[in-house]
Amino acid sequence: MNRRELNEGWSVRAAGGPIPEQIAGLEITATVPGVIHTDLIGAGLIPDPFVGDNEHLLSWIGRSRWLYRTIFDWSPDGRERIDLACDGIDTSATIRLNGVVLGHVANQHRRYRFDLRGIIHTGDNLLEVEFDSALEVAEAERERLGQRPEVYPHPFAMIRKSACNFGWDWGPDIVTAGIWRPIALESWSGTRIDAIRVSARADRTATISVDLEGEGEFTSTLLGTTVSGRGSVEISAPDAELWWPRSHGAQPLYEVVVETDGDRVTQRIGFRTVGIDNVDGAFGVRINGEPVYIRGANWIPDDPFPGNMGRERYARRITDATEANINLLRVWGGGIYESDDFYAECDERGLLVWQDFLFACAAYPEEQPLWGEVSAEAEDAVDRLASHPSLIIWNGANENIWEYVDFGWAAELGDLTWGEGYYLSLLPGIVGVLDPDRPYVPNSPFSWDASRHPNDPGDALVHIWDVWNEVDYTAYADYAPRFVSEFGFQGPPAWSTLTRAMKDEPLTPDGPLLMAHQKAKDGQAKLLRGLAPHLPEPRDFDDWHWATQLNQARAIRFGLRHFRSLAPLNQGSIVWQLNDCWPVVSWAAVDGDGIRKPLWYAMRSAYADRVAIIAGDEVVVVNDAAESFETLLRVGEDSVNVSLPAHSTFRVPAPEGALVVQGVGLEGDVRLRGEPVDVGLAWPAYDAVAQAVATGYLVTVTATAPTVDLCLFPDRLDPSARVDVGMVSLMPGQSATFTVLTAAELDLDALVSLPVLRSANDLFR
Ligand code: BMA
Repeated sequence: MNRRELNEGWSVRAAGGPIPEQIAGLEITATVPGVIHTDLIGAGLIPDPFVGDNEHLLSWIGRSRWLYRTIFDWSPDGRERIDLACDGIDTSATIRLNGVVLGHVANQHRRYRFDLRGIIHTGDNLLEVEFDSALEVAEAERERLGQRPEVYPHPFAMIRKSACNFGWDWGPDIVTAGIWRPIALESWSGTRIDAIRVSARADRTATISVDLEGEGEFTSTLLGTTVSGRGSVEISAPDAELWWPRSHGAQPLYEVVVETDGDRVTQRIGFRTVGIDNVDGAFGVRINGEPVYIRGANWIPDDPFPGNMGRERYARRITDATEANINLLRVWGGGIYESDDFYAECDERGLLVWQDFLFACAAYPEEQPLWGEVSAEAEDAVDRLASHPSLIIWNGANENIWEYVDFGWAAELGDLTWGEGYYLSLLPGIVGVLDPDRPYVPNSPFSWDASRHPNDPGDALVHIWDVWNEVDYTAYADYAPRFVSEFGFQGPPAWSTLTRAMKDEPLTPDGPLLMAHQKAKDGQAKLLRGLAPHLPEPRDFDDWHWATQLNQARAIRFGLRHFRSLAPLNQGSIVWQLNDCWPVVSWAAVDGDGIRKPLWYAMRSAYADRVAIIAGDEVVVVNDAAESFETLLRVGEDSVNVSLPAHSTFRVPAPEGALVVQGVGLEGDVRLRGEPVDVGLAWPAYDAVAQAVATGYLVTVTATAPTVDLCLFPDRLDPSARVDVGMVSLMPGQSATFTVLTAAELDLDALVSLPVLRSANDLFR
């Protein structure tokens, strides 16, 4: 097989719709893979959609039709067959070669292949991809099939396209169109390898399933053993080392080579067995038979324009996860099946992946052609991803069964379909046939026991959203959840991100441009309501920014510590959400410019391998490292020797009242006499000095009074500056050093002053 990418010589022009006069008739250079927005930005025809209120000014793009075309030269290479292989078309389009329609496509989440024999010719060939407005296609489908419940205005459930592309409570309404993944000519003879699915297990056996186009057989080679056949073959590899999540061991990867008379494909695999304990309401991940406490985060598409992603960007964002001690990312169902780079990075780094099928927060019609599209898309996703050892579970959808029950869908739907057939029949059927060794759960949240509420915290998966929406975050402590697959709390993005994109004058929490980047219902009011029981009312915008970021971090830290203290009853949590895709006030730990918010530092500490948690009348010491652990634990005035095997917990009584728990090699905990707003915090509380070093600056802070949740914000002085620690609490006499990485020259005084160096204490100044 020979593959030739067709990424050269593309242009695009508007083909209809509400096109502004200055753009109508223009033919501009297009980038493939890419989408129309980045082409228009590249041509200087539109401003940055993520700045100010531009998102709304640009909504015409999603209501327009676009024609992409390129001319490529071709001559036969002696192979019998020639195909056009499309890895991703976004979304509804007609594809033509030399004026002949190859097909009409309607699903962003599928790969397509067209036989070009008799249509392609020697010399120049004209390839055209003409896009409909996905929004208008979805609206027409809604007309035809009937309105169904969904959480946002656009009918995103009526078309197989990333749901959040139509706007979400953290994301812009930016309806894209374009050839979003590679497109290529593939010529071949004999037998083509269409898909390889490898299940390699802890007993060192592997099942290699290969789908072929053509009459031949395949051979597959793994660790020196070669087996041939059609369909599936078994290989054993007694010398293989096991693949582990990063919290448990190493990630040895091996290559499987599959060959036919005309094709050859290499796949990287790892040997591990996945299981989910589900006895008595548990949701416990087991890898190679060992329980794995999940320290997770939810992942959304990192950029509304996927062409901006790439291996390096994925690697950076995944480092944000691994450095926060995260061992699992959940790829959420309103986004996309991520690119191969994402899963390859996770394989290499031992980051577990939970993959949702792409359904979120809506009733989805089960009529044709959608049923057929979902079936084709799910088979395609399983074919592409099944060999990745990091991928440990498929999930049918985000919140749809829960919303059916709690939002009164039944009455609204009448006899309309809503997606149940996908989650309970189609998808588990596909996984059962194509990927039988990998667990499947119908929805998140979900209860194994069908007679229980789908969001029952005592059975399997729960999403905790009454905190943030309705009640104070201390209510996390009222839960004894088996597994929290979503919970989150909002905070603004970094100062430099906010002020780059939201230039209200003056800056206020309800400024119109800031509000254009706050998509949550009553978001700004919920931020203040969530703050009031804990921290003083902000006196100005700087304080608002710091206090709400701080409260976000404290809320999630409180929740994570509580859930972890319940192990092994609780088997994990997945914070909503790791990342952002643009500058926005959101639940994210890392903002749209890639800056780590205070929440990120709080998560890293609550997710540390070894933590001591003050939980009511107990101190719970958790050792979730792969090695045993001994330390002298200081509980207030007392000391106790603790010795913990790998992956175990240990409990000692906690005295009442204010308490500091510390030990060498673990993340400690501090309990004040009460909430800061009630008991007050000393100010001033520390001495700080800054010093220039080769790579930037060191800022050393020494407490003179108990200092709570110190953070340093060097992005205030240089947007590209980064800092290594945050959310540090110090007792009098203790010091902490912040290392600032920057190439810029920063003012030493500014580095040790408000608003760059902050603590909860200064809110009481
Ligand atoms: C959960 C998620 C998302 C949403 C988040 C915050 O329901 O599944 O739909 O962004 O809550 O509201």
